[in-house]
Amino acid sequence: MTLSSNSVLPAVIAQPGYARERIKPRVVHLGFGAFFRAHQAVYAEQLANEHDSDWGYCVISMHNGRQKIADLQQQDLLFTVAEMDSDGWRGQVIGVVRQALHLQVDGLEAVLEAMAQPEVAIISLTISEKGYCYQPASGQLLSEHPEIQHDIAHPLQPQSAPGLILAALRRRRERGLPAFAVMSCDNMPANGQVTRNVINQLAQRQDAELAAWVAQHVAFPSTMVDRIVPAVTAETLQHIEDLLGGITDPAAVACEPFRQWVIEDNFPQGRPAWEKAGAELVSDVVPYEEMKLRMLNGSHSFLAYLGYLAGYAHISDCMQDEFFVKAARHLMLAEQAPTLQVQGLDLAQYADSLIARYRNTALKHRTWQIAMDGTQKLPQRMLDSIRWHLAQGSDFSCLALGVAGWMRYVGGKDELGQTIEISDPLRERLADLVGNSHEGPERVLALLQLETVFGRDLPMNKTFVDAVTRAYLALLAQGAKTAVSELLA
Ligand code: CS2
Repeated sequence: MTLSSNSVLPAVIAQPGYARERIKPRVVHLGFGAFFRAHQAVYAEQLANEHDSDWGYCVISMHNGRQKIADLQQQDLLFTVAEMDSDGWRGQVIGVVRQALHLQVDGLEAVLEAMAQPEVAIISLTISEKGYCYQPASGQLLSEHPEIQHDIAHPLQPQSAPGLILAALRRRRERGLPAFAVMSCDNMPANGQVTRNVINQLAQRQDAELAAWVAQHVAFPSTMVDRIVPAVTAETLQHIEDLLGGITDPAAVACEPFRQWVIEDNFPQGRPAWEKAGAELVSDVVPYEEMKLRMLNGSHSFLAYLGYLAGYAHISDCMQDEFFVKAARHLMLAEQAPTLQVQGLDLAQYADSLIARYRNTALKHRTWQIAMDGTQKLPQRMLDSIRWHLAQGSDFSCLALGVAGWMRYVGGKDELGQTIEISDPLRERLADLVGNSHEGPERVLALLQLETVFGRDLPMNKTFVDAVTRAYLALLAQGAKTAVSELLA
């Protein structure tokens, strides 16, 4: 039997303790992925359970995730979140989703209508970096992106997320309704600013009056989000079925116990009292975002590329190698921490807590998963810090090895000569650059031509090019495992 509002569940499973009819879809969320389910939805659930909140969700997926939306609709919009660590798994059923739509199944009209409801105050986003159609190196709209080109020509038939949000804003403006706030929950620095850039810049290309209205009325709060949520596998679902006493839930997700959310308090049309569920509401999120992106995500990407090459399938496998632990800690504290603006936080303690989270063997967080979309991730996770070191004249050998690890990874063959399945929006361009360059320093120079990743400055900086080339040659000569162990020797 599949989960439904009539399911009789084991007593240890927490369930909605409020009348679900009371909950309204005041937030429309784009991107019904694992991260949304395990993070934002859990905060709203706690507020509904403990603080009488009526803030619920309409969730929308645009391109992927058809089956997930169908599953959710089949099971009264309920799904399970399980927290897992060495003490076991703890499950909770989430009830704050009140409507679920898929753009390609339910159609654009239904989606825009949901976004144009008067009660909607917030559009929140987990669409991953590539969903913003921006240039990671500059934070500006990628106007040559095919979906953006399409949305400039056909504003009323949007294909991109920025285009969809603008079409909904257009409808609200025409109806004399207030705007909504647009809240990015993706791992980009100043993610509110990036969102503002792409939406404002697309609006200017579509309609000057709409652009002026958006500039005046739409708030783009930035957020820092944190919870490790590995991709759901058949094994995860089986485990959750056991936890639910034999009830299946294909929309379930499992994650680590830790969660954090820092939000810029800028919601002109109102917001849930997230602080009552443990979120931090602040006036400037950027220092927190930078800290998390560079220390957590930066070390994650380092471990993902080098760990994958060294034959480690999961982050927790990397943590069994003392040299990888040392390198990750060095990366965090010696090469990322000095670049940060955040004040009054104990970064050594933060680094220790990250290592402890990475050691969680229940997570099975694949290095391959984190290695995805490197062209969208490297700038904020590694390259910004490298620029800082170049300006200071300080050492960045660990970061250089991370960049070289990415280059070796996108070369497409692992150290045993097996094919690596590269998942990246620039996959074809990467394959061209790799295919048309010789292995060695020439490969490094070829990949550095990716201006949306490296900008114009880094490829021209001799110190940078030399450091990455040296690290790359070390990877070729010694392999990732030895290169990491010799890094700090
Ligand atoms: C990871 C993140 O896949 C990745 O790139 O680094 O998803 C990471 O697990 C989360 O940001 C943790 O909050």
